[in-house]
Amino acid sequence: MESDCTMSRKKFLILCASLSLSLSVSGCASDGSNSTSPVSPSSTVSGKQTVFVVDIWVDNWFSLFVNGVPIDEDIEPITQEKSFNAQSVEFTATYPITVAVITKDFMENESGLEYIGTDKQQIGDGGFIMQIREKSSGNLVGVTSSQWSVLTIQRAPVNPECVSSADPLTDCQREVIDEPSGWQSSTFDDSSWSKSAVYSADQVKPKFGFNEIDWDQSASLIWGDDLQLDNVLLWRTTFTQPG
Ligand SMILES: [Ca+2]
Ligand SMILES: [Ca+2]
Repeated sequence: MESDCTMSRKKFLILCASLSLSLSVSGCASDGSNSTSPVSPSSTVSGKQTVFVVDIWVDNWFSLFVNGVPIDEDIEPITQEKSFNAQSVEFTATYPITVAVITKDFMENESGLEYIGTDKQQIGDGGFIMQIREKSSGNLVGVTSSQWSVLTIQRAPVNPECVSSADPLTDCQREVIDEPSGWQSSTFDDSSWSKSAVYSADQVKPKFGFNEIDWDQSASLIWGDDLQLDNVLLWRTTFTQPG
């Protein structure tokens, strides 16, 4: 019966289509242990699209945007003191690439302290390192450095002597500002922001995932002016195609 033959052929084609799709998807995710599917910018900018690989490690949490498009977010939630992990993810974009990141140091509440009520009650510290390569050529495109622009939008405690308070939320003071509208976009004016501060590995003591990445020696650990008191920071920089 012709219908059976047609049906079999249809099933075969559907199976092939499904197989092709699944191979394509799994292939996209196989390059990094924590990678998610690549995100294609919806930008209308004409130009050659390039596939990039970004490695990122933050004490404690990040969300990454490229040319205004959300690319990746830390898989470890910011609701825990020990959320240290490196992530590697692919994305597709067109040069120049404007990288915008929000990083957060863990704090148990707006006091800026952690381990509140225990004998480890303290002011925690942060740290951030990133590198971006072109996937096909392996060329290094950019790294975290003293040239990144940074805006701290939560700083606490601004009176660090409150660290031993029995009621930190009342006794610890903080400075908080809203995220500027559109700060992730390529066209945002960050000329009023500060430049990042570079810290040594001895100061940041990077751990859990940091050593799984082969960091280029030019990639620096950065944060705001104060490794402990700056808790929520916005970052921006732009990279052009390596010459
Ligand atoms: Ca921390
Ligand atoms: Ca802190």
